[in-house]
Amino acid sequence: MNSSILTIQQHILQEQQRFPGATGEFSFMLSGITLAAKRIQSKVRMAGLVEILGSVGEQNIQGEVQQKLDVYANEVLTHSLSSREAVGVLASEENEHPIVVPHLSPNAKYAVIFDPLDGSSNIDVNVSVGTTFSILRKPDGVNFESPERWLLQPGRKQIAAGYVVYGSSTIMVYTVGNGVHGFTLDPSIGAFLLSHPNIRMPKQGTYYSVNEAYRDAFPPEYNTFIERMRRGEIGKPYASRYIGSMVADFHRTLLKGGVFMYPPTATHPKGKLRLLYEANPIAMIAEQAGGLATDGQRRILDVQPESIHQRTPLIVGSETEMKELEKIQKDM
Ligand code: AHM
Ligand code: MG
Repeated sequence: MNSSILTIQQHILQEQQRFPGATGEFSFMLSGITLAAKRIQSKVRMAGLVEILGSVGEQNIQGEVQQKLDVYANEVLTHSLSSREAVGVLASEENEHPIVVPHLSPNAKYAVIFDPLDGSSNIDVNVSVGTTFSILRKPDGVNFESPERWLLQPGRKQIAAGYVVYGSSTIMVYTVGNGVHGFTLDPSIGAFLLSHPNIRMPKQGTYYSVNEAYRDAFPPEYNTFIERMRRGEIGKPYASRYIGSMVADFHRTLLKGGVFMYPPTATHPKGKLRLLYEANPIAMIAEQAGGLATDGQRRILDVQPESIHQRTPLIVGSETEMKELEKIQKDM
């Protein structure tokens, strides 16, 4: 047996030992996310079979109404995290309002914000989708009557963040502010095993990732930036990659370098992605891995949110590309 095999639970416990006096509730809370991720991935793997299985009767015998996968993912995460006493407030892309966790545990000190199934329109065509999450500590003096105040904190206050990609394999990537680590699900034993310790984003990559169909509406600096990458003025001429699932596009950018962008467009003049549960966790992971993330003007992690579902432009990637964009902006 390989003695270096480490499960995500063991890794979380090791991380926790860095905090003297830690009670274990933080690791128990994170295990709520890993459990939910396993349940979501198993359902994602069944997508496409639902109709043929349903037609032979299983669904009717159970009396179950088939849910959309993003609704299912939302329920699984909400259920899993609600039973963790450390969690006081939950917020999700799928819910307009935050949920105050019903047990009202006086010890609850964390808020968890998530996008249960990002890129869900890709499900029907067998393309990768993902889950993102962000964890914030309850600010001093705030109670259950004002759940928004648990949530409306700048991203630099996140104490943990991560994502899961349901791709050719299922991988969970997380940080507690001490580097970035990736764990691949071994489906034969149902455990996430450390496969990508201490991920560092390359200083420069060879891909840019953006929906180029919207170029006419991008502010001009983004088109200059894309042109410079295409023409080989920053390094070798770049190639493009765009999946249309932020988590999958970012995961490639994290491992291979380069840049992922969702700038303002005609239909989404403030950007399409959501600050609290999409841009913030991705930005924390990027910075922890040596990359950078901005909204085109400011560091994402410094943006003071005003509402839970607020949108933001997102530009995230390797140091070289991000500095180049900054330079173009200064020169304009
Ligand atoms: P969703 O939360 O409705 O799934 O939308 C978010 C997704 C991101 O995963 C992806 O980066 C983006 O929308 C793609 O948008 P577009 O099709 O406009 O390029
Ligand atoms: Mg989303």
